[in-house]
Amino acid sequence: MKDCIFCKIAAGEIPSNKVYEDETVIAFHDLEPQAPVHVLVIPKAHIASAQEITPENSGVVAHIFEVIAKLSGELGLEKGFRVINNCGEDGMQSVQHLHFHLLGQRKMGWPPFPPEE
Ligand code: DGP
Repeated sequence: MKDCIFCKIAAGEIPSNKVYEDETVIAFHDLEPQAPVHVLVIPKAHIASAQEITPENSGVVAHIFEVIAKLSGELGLEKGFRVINNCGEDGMQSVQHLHFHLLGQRKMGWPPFPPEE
């Protein structure tokens, strides 16, 4: 999709620090890492958000989780990791192309939001 930064990364039009690529999925290091390992795993095809996942396009989501399992071994995440999808305005999604954050090599906090004031 025109003007989508992750479509441009998927097409190789914008450089990225790639850790994995196949026909339908690409994974690359996040520009603003929140953990020693912070990789984004995305479908190459444009899906705007998790709200746009349908029976027709959900196969790539299953594949993304297979890629995440494989990458977890390669990136030293044997002790565990967190996968995050931010969706929409309340979910604080800033790039409107479906992506899963794979974070690891640090202990995560829970719950992931500040307590109510
Ligand atoms: P989200 O807030 O869930 O939409 O996360 C978007 C992430 O994408 C954010 O952590 C920063 C990252 N990001 C934005 N633009 C680029 C880029 O051009 N290259 C890379 N590698 N990461 C980017």
